[in-house]
Amino acid sequence: MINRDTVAVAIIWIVVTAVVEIAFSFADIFPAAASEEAVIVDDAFNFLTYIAIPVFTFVLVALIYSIVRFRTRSSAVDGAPEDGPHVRTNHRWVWGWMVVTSALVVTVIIHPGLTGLNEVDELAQGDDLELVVEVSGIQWAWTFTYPDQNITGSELVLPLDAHVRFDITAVDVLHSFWIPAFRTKIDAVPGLTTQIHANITELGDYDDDINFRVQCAELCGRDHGIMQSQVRVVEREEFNEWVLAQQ
Ligand SMILES: [Cu+2]
Repeated sequence: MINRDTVAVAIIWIVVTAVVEIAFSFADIFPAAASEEAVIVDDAFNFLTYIAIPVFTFVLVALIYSIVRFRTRSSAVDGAPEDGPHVRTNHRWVWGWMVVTSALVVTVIIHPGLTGLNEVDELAQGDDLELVVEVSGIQWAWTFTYPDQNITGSELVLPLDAHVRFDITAVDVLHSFWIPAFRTKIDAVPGLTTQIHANITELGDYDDDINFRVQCAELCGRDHGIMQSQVRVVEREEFNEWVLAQQ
């Protein structure tokens, strides 16, 4: 059953997979990760990419090998090439493949999602909450209210190393609150308050890195794409000064 072509495909597959896995391990594909939540999300993404690469390379190698190795050599002048032998369904393979892949999906692929969500949840429930920011989305802008500091404006300034909770709602239609540098995102729904947390770990601002912005992530009309606000993560001292200056 194992012929030369199968062995050749297997060897090429292993080599190509190793090359792509190594290349991916060196590739810097993520934007700045500025919160503990972001690291959890990136870890899950990394893990899933590592196990997806062999699948991708297998399809690619088997396809290209077949195209090159089994292409017909007769030209149109010699007459139309004949069909190859009819391939019948191998029920044992089909069922085996379904059982194996289903088991892998359930036990492996779902794992980082479940455990990661749990970790993000634990971070949210930590008793170190320091700052609450109320966020309101309207076509096509965000408004930020700091209830404890008595500040309302269109600028989102956050202190470094703080656990922040965002209480999010919308005035008119569905929007979605997303800060790419923090990764997590949640819908902004009229008449409802949704919550999302960030445990901030890195300084940054929009002028240096566009991932420090609030971006609407739910199609909400004409200017949805530019429904964004600049985010600035500053040292605690600078944050306190900013609060005083706003009041
Ligand atoms: Cu939008």
